[in-house]
Amino acid sequence: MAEYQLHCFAQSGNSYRAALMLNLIGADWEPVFVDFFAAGVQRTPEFRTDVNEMGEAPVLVHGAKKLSQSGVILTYLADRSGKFQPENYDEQLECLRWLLFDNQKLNGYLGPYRFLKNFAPKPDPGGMAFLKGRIDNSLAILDKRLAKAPFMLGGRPTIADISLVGYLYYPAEEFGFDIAGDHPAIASWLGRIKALPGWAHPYDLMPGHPFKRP
Ligand SMILES: N[C@@H](CCC(=O)N[C@@H](CS)C(=O)NCC(=O)O)C(=O)O
Repeated sequence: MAEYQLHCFAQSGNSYRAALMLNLIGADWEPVFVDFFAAGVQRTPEFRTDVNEMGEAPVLVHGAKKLSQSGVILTYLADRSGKFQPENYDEQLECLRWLLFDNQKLNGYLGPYRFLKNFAPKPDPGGMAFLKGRIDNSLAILDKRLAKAPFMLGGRPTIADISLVGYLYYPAEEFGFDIAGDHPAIASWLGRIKALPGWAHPYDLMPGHPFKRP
C-alpha cells in the first residue's frame, strides 16, 4: 500500500489541488476513486461516517490521519515535505489569505459553474450569469496580482499557487470561455507551474476520466 491515499475523482478541481501537490513533492500516493456522479458516494451515511463527515472530496489518508479541505491537506503536505511552504509568519498569513480567497471567490465559483454547465441537466441562466460575474471579477484580481511577480508570494511557488490552479487546467470548452487566453499573466503563471517537475493534468492524475453520464 502506498504511504498516502487520496479520495478523489478526475473532474474535481478541489481534489486536483491535493493530487498535484502529492505529485510535485514526489510522494508515494495512490488515488481512491470517489464515484461522485453515478453513485453519489460522498452523500452516503457510510462515507460521512467512515471518510469525511463534511461529505466532500478530497480526503487525504496518511496512516491513522484523515484530512479533508484541500487547504488543510496542502498545509499538512507542505509541513511534512518542507516544499511549497510559506517561509515566515507574514508569508503564512499571506498564503492563508489567498487560500481563503480561492476557496470562496475563485475556484469556489468556478467549480460550481463548470459543474452546472457540464454535468447538471438544465442550469438556470440567472444563476450562471451571477456566477460568471463573480468569476470574471476574481480572475481579474488574480491576473493583476500575477502581473507583479512570477508566483503568488513572489519568486517561488507555494501552496497558494497550487490551490489557485485547482480548476484552471481543465479544457476551455468545459467553461465556455478561455481563462488563459483572456488573462495573459494567468497564462504565463500556468505555464510556470506546468513546467515544475511532477506536474500532471487532472485527467491524467485522478480516476474517472472520461466522464460517463450516469
Ligand atoms: N473547500 C473544499 C471543497 C470540496 C468540495 O466542494 N468538493 C466537492 C467535489 S469537487 C464535493 O465533494 N462536493 C460534495 C457534493 O456535492 O455532494 C476543499 O477545498 O476541499
